[in-house]
Amino acid sequence: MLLVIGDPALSSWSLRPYLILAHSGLAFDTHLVRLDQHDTRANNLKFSPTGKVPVLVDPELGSVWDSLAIAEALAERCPALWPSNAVDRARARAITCEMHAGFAALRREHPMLLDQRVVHAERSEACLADIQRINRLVEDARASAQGGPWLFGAWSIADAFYAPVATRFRTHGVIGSGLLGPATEAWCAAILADPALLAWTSGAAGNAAAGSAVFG
Ligand SMILES: N[C@@H](CCC(=O)N[C@@H](CS)C(=O)NCC(=O)O)C(=O)O
Repeated sequence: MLLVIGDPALSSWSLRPYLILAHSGLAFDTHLVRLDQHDTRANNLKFSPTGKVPVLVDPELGSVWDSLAIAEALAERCPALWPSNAVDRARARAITCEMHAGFAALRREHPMLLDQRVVHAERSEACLADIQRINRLVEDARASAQGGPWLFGAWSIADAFYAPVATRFRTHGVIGSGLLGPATEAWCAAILADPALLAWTSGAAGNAAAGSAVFG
């Protein structure tokens, strides 16, 4: 399997399936397409009709584009990527879709810039509302989670979808600002210490051999 990704420092949509693959135990390689270049779209179109990354290129399935479609394709092979309990599974899917479709103000004002730290004098009401909503959904998930530090105890696709948020919270000074409750602060710390995220952060994902070398 080949995961086609954008620049690790910028491409939050690529980070999600990378983490899912890393946690799945499946062997995979990565192929980097640089974003914001004159030939980015042409290079992406070699793999996906949308001209966007991430794309999973699979011997059986062909090209699968869009992070959520890739997540579901991988979950068919590794059902443990979603919570085993039906109630938690439904909640995990709901908040994953909420992330995939929402939080426009947070994305706009607090972009993923993995290697940077930004000081904010103020945030818009819409951005604060997004932060409050994410804090609430993490606190709710963690309130009944058992058996691990992740949203639903065991690691799941929902953690991958919110992982870029933890990095945005670090980059933009939300962590430690008092805007997050203790369970959300603890979940962010767990995400930011995840070896798969650290491998991505160190740029390992940009190396074509990194996926199989680190996790295969
Ligand atoms: N909904 C898509 C979003 C994909 C997306 O916006 N990818 C960006 C990089 S993070 C991209 O390929 N941009 C290149 C371009 O628009 O030229 C997903 O979930 O995969």
